[in-house]
Amino acid sequence: MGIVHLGLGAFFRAHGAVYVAEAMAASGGDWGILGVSLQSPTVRDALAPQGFAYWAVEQGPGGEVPRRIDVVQNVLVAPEDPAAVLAAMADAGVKIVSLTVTEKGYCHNPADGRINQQHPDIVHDMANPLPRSAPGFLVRALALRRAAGLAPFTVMTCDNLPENGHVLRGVVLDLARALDPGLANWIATEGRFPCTMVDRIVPATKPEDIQRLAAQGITDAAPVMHEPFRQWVVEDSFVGGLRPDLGAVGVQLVADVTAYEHMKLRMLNGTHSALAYLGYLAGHQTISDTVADPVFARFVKGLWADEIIPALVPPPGENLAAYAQALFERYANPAIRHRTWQIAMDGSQKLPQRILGTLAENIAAGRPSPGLMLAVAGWMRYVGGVDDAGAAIEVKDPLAQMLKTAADQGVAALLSLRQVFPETLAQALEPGVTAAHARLVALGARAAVEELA
Ligand code: CS2
Repeated sequence: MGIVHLGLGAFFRAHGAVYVAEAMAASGGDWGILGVSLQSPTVRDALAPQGFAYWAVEQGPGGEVPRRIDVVQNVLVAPEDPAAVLAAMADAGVKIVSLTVTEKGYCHNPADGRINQQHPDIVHDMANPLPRSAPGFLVRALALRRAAGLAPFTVMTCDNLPENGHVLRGVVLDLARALDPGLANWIATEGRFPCTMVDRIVPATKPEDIQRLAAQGITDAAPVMHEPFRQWVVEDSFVGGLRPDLGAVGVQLVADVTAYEHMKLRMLNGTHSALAYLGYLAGHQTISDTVADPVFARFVKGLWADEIIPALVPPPGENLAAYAQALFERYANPAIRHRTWQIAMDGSQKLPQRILGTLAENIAAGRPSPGLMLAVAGWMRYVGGVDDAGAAIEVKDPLAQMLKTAADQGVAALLSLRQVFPETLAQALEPGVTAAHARLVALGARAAVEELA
């Protein structure tokens, strides 16, 4: 077992795990994966009876192609036995700890990327040797390795955060420093935290997916559904150079991931969130339904061409107009039922890197961004908890309560949430977002989008 993965959700099982399985098939190496669930036993309970193997089902416009993946060797559930997780991470055979714990799992402040000292799990992990948070597990396990005279593992984040490796390194060092400055120095000099850009659309598996596979003779309690496209760009910085042969299976190993990361977070995730809020309010269930609506199709194409691409530097070898065209086709794939509600989740953690960075740069350059302003206003309507048909929205967000209270007070109260909006940006956004919000209230999302597009 060479890899411990924290947060064994559908995304990693349909993306990183598939690449690792292919790299082992191509070039060997002991890179089996021990999965860790930081919250619930659901995945472990589903996978254990089937020996931790599962099916990854490619859903293209032309049909489904299921493929059996058996690179996961065991799954631990952290709250049941955190000491066992630490022991596994401290095992000499483990070279990499990878993570998909979602934006909120980093326990940082999304507006500035620093650790949130008030986060209840961080408060807990400062005081207790058996952690709850991902940063807590990393720091305590690294301490065990240092005490045992082992090298640190490489910490490889696979979440959609800008400079994800740098953010995680900062959070880990902040926590380590508070516990033991010597440990922090050792991590800072010996540790490696490569940045990565990950991409594959993986909607949550639905009961009907499991039933459809069963009808084809495939019994799997936890298959994963994914689009044909995939991309993984990894900063080639690993402790001792030890990693699976990812280059052999199409992973781009580069010196600097930043340009890829910006392209993907702003062009894909930024428009995903814009379509999710405005599409949901307008009554669209999935991204493919949303872009099948010509009003939203024009809207998203305009966002790319007029507001997002002008603020980007293309990464080597990428043509941003072609990338946008390919994204549109991926969104339109009717086989992928990716719910707007799923993407709308955790907006307070997603907005800064997906939309606000572009807005800040457009404002500085004097470039208008009416579509992105409308998207921010759409998020504000969404967290208010009522859609355009008057139905209640089940808002999922670590700040849901605070957002609801602020939404009831209005746009200015939401803009004053410093976890999300830096002060100068909030001031610059206020007139445009207030006007966009008023249009959403008066016209509804679809008509407000139509007015723009
Ligand atoms: C989506 C992403 O749920 C979301 O917020 O925007 O999961 C998206 O599908 C992936 O990043 C695609 O690589």
